[in-house]
Amino acid sequence: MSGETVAGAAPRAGRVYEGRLAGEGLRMAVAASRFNGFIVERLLAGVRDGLSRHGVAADGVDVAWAPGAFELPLVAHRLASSGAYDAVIVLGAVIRGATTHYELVARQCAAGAQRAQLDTGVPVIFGVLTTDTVEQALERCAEGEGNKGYEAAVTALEMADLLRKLPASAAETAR
Ligand code: INI
Repeated sequence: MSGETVAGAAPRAGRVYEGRLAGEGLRMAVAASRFNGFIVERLLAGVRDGLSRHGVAADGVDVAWAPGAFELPLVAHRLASSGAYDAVIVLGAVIRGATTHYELVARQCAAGAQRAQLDTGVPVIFGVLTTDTVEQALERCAEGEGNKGYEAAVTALEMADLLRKLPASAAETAR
């Protein structure tokens, strides 16, 4: 009967899937916004640092510049659906102003990025800062630890590897 174990033997455990931070041979795309570009450039530097430290070649990282965070999901969706990349990272900075524009842009950007990855099956990593002030944004894109671009790069590596390992069909889980 299936599920029975030999007396005394421990039951066989199910699979555990985990992504490793191994970038050799990976192709990554970045969708970056020019709005608040002085911040986004620093996030991009963090992404490049994070990817290269984990073995991604410099020419394995392509960058597409969009006008603002609102446009990032469409760009990310195109990059992800191209089949050319193992993961896509979106980078932007949405800084609260006096109007509700901030809420709309930030929400749509996040929702669109999520939709892009669910539609395409390619990880789309959300590296968009949403802050009250420029100072807060600058803190999150400073060189070194805490740079959100670096964090996005590490997340992209983990997700790219995890997605490679996860089964795409029931046949792949047959023992
Ligand atoms: N775009 C941003 O990337 N960050 C912002 O802080 C921002 N604010 O605050 O307005 C912003 N607006 C532009 C928006 O992303 C679109 O480019 C624009 O609305 C045209 O669609």
